[in-house]
Amino acid sequence: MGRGCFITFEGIDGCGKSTQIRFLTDYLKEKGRDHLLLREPGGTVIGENIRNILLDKKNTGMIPMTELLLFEAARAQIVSEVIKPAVEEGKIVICDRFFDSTSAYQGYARNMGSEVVENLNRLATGGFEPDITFLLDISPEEAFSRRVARGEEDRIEKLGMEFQEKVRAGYLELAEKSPRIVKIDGTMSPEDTAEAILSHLEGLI
Ligand code: Z5A
Repeated sequence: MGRGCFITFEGIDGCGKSTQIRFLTDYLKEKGRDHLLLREPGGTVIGENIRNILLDKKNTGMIPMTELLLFEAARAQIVSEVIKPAVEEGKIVICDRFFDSTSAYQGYARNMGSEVVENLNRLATGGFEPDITFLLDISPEEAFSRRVARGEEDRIEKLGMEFQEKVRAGYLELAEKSPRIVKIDGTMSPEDTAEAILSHLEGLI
């Protein structure tokens, strides 16, 4: 069997990634296509443990460098243990967030520098990249009203509107630079958004 395909979803908190991933996996199930759904940080036993540390509201003392290295540690594990072998086996792998999140959140919004983050991303993945990345773009205000409707926030979500604005600007800059990243208007209805995403996947899945 030939190489599979690696698809990632990105955007600010509450942009609708989980919703769109559900649409896509339903579509793949209907077509009988072998696929694997993962999330970052997480997706492995070690990665899920790292996720708990990263999102725990009690960890108020975590310095930005610790945060960055924990995200990269979880990533090194999931790429080597799960993503790369699955894609090489011919599977379609869908991941809720990947290294563009680190570029946008830690590189841009936390101001840790895009070059440092890009180098760490490369180190953690060994150069392995998604075939296509969907950036669901919505304003922090719209995302906030969706999140309020949903309830409690985690450690990173608690950082506020200004932080989300910086994350969004980071993502938009990344999308300008990389043809791999497809920007999708996340304010459309869930159904229209799903249709727009599928139209970019023709020939890939
Ligand atoms: N993070 C980082 O800083 N660096 C990194 O390298 C990585 C991650 C990998 C992970 O949290 C956190 O880690 C995240 C970034 C940081 N920051 N935070 N917080 P997570 O994975 O638990 O959470 P998330 O990624 O932010 O996802 P989310 O908050 O669950 O949101 P979502 O998946 O994008 O959205 P959703 O659940 O599909 O939709 C949100 C709500 O809006 C929901 O009620 C939907 O029914 C509704 N919705 C969805 N689509 C629509 C449309 N089209 N119209 C109207 N309403 C909609």
